Amino acid sequence: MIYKNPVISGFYPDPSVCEANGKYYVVCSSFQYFPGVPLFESEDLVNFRQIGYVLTRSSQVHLADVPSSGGVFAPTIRFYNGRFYMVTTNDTTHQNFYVYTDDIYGEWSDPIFIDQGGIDPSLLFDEGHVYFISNGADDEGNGGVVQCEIDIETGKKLTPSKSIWKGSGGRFLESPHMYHLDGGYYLMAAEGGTEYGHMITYARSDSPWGPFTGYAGNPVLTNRNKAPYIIQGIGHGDLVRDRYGEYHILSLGFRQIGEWEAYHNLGREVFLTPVYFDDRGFFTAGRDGTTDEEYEMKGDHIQRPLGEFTFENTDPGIEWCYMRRPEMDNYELSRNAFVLHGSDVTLDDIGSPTFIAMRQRAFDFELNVNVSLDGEGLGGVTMYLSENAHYDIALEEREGAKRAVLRLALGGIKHLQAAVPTEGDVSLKVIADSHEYRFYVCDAKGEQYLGHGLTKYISTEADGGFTGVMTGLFAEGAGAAATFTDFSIKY
Ligand code: 6LW
Repeated sequence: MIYKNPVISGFYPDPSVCEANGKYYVVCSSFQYFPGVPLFESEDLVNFRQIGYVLTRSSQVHLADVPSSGGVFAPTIRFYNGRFYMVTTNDTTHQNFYVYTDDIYGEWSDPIFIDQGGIDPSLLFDEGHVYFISNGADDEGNGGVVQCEIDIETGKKLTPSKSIWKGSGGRFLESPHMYHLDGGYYLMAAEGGTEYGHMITYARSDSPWGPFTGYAGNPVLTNRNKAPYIIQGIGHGDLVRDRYGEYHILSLGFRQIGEWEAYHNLGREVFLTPVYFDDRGFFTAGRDGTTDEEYEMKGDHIQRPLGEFTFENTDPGIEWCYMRRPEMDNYELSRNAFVLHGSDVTLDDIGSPTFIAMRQRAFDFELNVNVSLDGEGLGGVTMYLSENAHYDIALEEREGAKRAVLRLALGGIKHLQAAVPTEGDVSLKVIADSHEYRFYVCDAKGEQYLGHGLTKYISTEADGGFTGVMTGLFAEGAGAAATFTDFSIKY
């Protein structure tokens, strides 16, 4: 079959994958959003179904006051002896920790902290030992990929942390993952930074402690010299073997908009690239060390299109998420309506506004929702990248009068682009393509176009950070209750 990249579209960075009981499980980083660490299941590495999140209790992860793009960084998922482990970093508190579960559809444990710094932690279960690997500096201050052995019951270090590989010379050595395969120990990492220079490199050794010898053809995978080309930033990958015994790298990448001074608003997405081992135990990736839009793969499965997301066909605990430490009393969520109670916290604040969102999954979509409002405040739809970059269309009530507003918030500028009085029932509509979001309101008088916002300004290049645009519903104002019905986002 032919599959198309990205295999998971939208803001799902730093993918890690493990195989268990004939299925594949993928986790991604989630930063300030709660619950943390989206979790997907797949049978074919091409179709992924989100089954929930790993960090579902606020006691598992401190997010209350983390800045945008702080909080939960790259996770790794591993399966050993009937148990799943997810290890990650809270970059704001500078803590590495893991949680575990024996039931992938159930709750995960409380965190177990490991006394080794750096980011992008990983685990290797090997011959009775458990190795904990991250980037950073070892106990003697040597930088690189750093490793110690731990007691998996307690997280206690059993050995000092030791720097085991310094990479191939690129900056920002990150995302170490080690595998014990027939050819020995493979240490795969990312270098170059999670931007246009990103790349995947690897080294090999006969021992998990090294010495590691870098692959002569490093970087084994990068799109940094591929131009003009829409897929960029390929890096931070995990090696996986499919059910036919063939290997792939599941990595992050992003889709740039425009050829010169390109930008991306969907964040970093998940890409699958074939891997080929030679008879000396080295591997290459892609046709020429790059990731393409489309590959042939064994199997007769069909890649499902995204389709449409509604209240009826989604679950608030699965596809939707909140900001930081949400006040759950502000949400009344059912299969046919979301009622959001506003507070004094707004979308411009580093806090927990009343906000529930899904990732924007593709450049093109049409979003429709009916909204009604009780009390003074606002309720509407936001295209949200951060507190400094979001476009909101909303129904607002002030002094008993209702109006529809379009707000554009960019880099500290808060602009009211349109405000029109409304009559009767109100619905909001957003039509998006790679260039712009167009905002419409419909009431008893008919449909009105309120204006647009360019995707360029709520992109990583303009606003910075590690996240992508979220399509959210929100309410503001301590006395306001916004009721949303007939929600649909059609890709
Ligand atoms: C992540 C690091 C990276 O921890 O970006 O792509 C950081 N690479 O590996 C945040 O996603």
